Amino acid sequence: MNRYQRCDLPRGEADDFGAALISGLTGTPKNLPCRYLYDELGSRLFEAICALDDYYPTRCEREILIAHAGELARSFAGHGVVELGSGNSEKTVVLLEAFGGAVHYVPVDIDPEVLDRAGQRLLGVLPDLRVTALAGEYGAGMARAAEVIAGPKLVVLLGGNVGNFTRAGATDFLAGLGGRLGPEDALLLGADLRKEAAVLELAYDDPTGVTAAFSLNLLGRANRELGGNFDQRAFRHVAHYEEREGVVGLFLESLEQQRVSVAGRRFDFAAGERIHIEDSTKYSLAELTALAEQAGFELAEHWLDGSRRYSLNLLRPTGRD
Ligand code: AVI
Repeated sequence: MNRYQRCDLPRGEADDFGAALISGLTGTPKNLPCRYLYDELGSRLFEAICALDDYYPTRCEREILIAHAGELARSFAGHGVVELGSGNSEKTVVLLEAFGGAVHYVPVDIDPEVLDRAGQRLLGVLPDLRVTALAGEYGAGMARAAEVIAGPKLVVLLGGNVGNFTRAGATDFLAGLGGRLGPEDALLLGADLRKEAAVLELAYDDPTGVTAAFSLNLLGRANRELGGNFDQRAFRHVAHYEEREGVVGLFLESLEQQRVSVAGRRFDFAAGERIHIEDSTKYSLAELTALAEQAGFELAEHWLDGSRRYSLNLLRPTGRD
């Protein structure tokens, strides 16, 4: 039996970088959706971010997974594992190993190459694993995963990816996801926590410049794919933590007054004008409890790493509408 299969899910109209760029750069303030950060170079730069000392979420999440993988494997023996936004699946190995490797793993990611690389690596270390990779959006991925896995499922959303939704968007997303879960299913949710601005701003603007390169690659991608003439040196990466909101905002700031041609249009930038490219929302325990409740789940477990910077949460559907 072929242990690795990839299925490319149909993309909606929303997946049109040119249209998104024109709409975002004609908006006030200018903005670009963070999903376009992840072309091949962007995905590699994101992997490099995850290896940085200053970017603590990956390390903290791994620590919590190592501590609780055995417990999770016992509770969810016989479940298929669906991972939304699986990326390189590096941390998930810990969980899959604890399951004894004999599990049906369904990673969902928008980047097919990342899925293939991760899938092959996993099969190399877990000889009893079966992987059905789904290349597409979370929503389409969840719908297909429910068909691919006949029995109960543990859905995992790691890396603090839930933070890239607005708070309202996260509630809607989790409510939609909960609607696809049966009574034996559960959601393992990694969520970054509120903390001091200095720690967060270092995590999102590291001195080695990897995060800046990741952000600026969005302009490089527009040049490559949409015939743009962005000069990446004429923009700088900015990370700012809005404490009251609990949100790290990421921006590309124009260093000078300039006009850029891209996607057959021209866009003017004032000196200091910013393009909003991503939000990373941070949670308190009370906010996570409320998020779970509003989305039709109960927060069954809330685990922290030793530095109490990051959390892994087990959510069980309450079964109400
Ligand atoms: C993917 N996501 C959870 C990352 C985060 O921490 O919000 C994206 C990121 N952007 C810059 N650094 C990391």
